[in-house]
Formats: sequence, structure tokens, C-alpha cells
Amino acid sequence: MRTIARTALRLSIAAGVLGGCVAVAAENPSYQVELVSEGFEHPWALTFLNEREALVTERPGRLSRVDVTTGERQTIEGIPEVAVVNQGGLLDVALHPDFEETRWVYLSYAGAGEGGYATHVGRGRLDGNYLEDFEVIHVATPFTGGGQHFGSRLVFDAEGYLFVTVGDRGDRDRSQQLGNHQGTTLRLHEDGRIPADNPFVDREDAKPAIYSYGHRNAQGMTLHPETGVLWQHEHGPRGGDEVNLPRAGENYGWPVTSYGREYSDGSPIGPDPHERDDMVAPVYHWHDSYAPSGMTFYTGDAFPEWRNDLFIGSLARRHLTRLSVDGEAITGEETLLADRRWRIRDVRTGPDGYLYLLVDSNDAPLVRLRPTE
Ligand SMILES: [Ca+2]
Repeated sequence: MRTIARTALRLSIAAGVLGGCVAVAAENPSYQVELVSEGFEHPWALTFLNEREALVTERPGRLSRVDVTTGERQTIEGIPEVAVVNQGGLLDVALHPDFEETRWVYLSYAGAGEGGYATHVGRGRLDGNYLEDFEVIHVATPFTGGGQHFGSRLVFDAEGYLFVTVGDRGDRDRSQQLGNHQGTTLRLHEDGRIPADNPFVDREDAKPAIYSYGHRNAQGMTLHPETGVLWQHEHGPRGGDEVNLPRAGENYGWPVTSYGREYSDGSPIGPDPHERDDMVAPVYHWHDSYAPSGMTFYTGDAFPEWRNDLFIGSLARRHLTRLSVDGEAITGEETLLADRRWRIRDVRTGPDGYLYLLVDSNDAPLVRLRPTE
């Protein structure tokens, strides 16, 4: 294990232009950044299998088992064929709530079909370094061209429902149309069946898997460790990146309401003010481009000062963000690791209490923050 920097970092960097006008969070504890493993090709997600091993996905189509105590990694065979196109490829990984018993590992990925590509969700049983009996449990139709906005974060809630984010695939108007899966959050049973109490199951013009809609492209989702509430963030078009709390049947506005701007000429998207009574406003947003990916509430013991704070990676600003949370409000924002210039793709609390970060590049490290000794 190689320590990148032993110098304690005490950062209290003001967070720049904020949408939410919040205070800067309290001073951070002393931490060091430690290299866990390296040589990943555009890694996208990690999840812990046990006390010392994590599964890591790489977008070109590789799933690895990484020993975080030694940095050693082994490739898992048996994953599906993925469409490696622009933002597409092998994306998120999640474990079944009863993984110890069922051994189900869930993957999201871009898959090819007639008409283009679509976000797929499937699962296989982990046996050694093989994923056995892989089955697709949902395809977020239709298949469309373009390689962007696959969404793809996977989260099980406390009741065992599987939530899946699906981006608008570059066709913004689909986010307001319930007859397709794009621009939504989906809610599924663990085997892909549609829960009978999903909000649109009785509407003939709607896809019954849809739980919330009006989303652009959500690449972060997690549960609050105490309230169990689902938190999510999504990319805005040119600024206007949002944090939302997806709820059954609600419309989160894209592309009717947005704090973002048109790429073409910078003109505002949506009304001024940027909210409408019939659409849910974000609980927090960034005015200028932020590009959030990965999100977790810190739940470990190593940094008591950070417990239940929300950590998000910023691809565009190349740093880690810590948000203080009070109930369903963001009360503080702080920037960490700005000096690293890392595109942080995913962030998770490890079983050892350290905060693990996956960096996005073609030769990327897995690192962790641990208290300074
Ligand atoms: Ca919105």
C-alpha cells in the first residue's frame, strides 16, 4: 500500500457560486489520501463484497474483485456483452440485499439492440470469479441512437425494491413522456417484475416501471442511512445540476424547468423563476457546470465529524464535495481534493470506515481517505 500524501489536508475552501446560498461546512478532520489500487480503465462504480474486497466496474466491459488491503485484483468472468459507446458501457454494480444467501450481483450497462442502445439491468450469481446464470431483468426501452445519458445508478431500498436511474438519452422531451423509460427513476422487484403499487401501473399510456420522471441524467443515488429516504442527483445541461429526492409519481421538471442553460447560446431553459408549482424543485442545485457522479452518505466510524454528510464527485470541477444535510435540506457545502484535479466518478464508505473514491480516466486509481495517523 502506497500513501500518496502523508500531509494532513485542512481545507476550508469556499464552494464558489452556490445555488442554495448555504454556509461553508465546518472544518474538515485531518485525512490522508491513500492509493488502494491502480490501472483501471474508466472505472464507473464500486461496491463492497465483504470487509476486504470490493467489486469495481470499468466502462469498457470489465468487472473486477479488488482486495483493498493489498490492491490485488482479479477479473470476474461471465458478464454480459456491453455497448461501449461514448458514455455507455458497463456502468453500475450493486449487491442483492440478501447477497450472502443469494449471491446475486446486479449490473447496469448500455446494451445494443435494434434502433441503437438502451440502459439494461441484469444480474448473475457470483461464484468464485464467475458470474453464473446471468439474466437481464429490465431494458429501459426504446433503443435509441447516441451514446449519452444512460443514467444507470442502482439502489435497493430498505424494503428490497430496486431503483434504477435512466437518462434522457439526449432526447429531452422523452423525460416528460411516460410512454418510454427515458428520463426517469424506475422501481422494480429484485427479479425485474413491476411492483403492483408503482404510481403509473393503472395508466395505459405509461410504462409501469416508472417511479419518478422529468429527470435528465442521474449518475448518483443513495439512501439516507437514518431516514431511508432516496436521494439522487442529476446532470444539468450547462449548469443547473440538481440534488433531488425522488418520490412516487412526481415530475422533476426536465426540460420544462431547469436552472441550466442551452449549450448553443447560453439562453435559459425553462421559466423565470426556474420552478413551477406542478413540478418538484430540486432541494439543491449548482448554478455553474458541476457534473455530479457518485453519491453516498458517509456512514463509517473513521471520521465522526462526517457522519451522515453527503459526498458527491464532480466530474467538471474535478473535486469531491461534502454537503451537510439537515433533514431534507442541504445546509453546507465544502470542496475537498481540489488540488488533485481528479474526475471523481464514484464515492462509497468502506467497511473499514474509510471513504473510497474511483477516479475517471483511462489509467485511473482507486483511492481512499483515512484519518491522518
Ligand atoms: Ca429538475
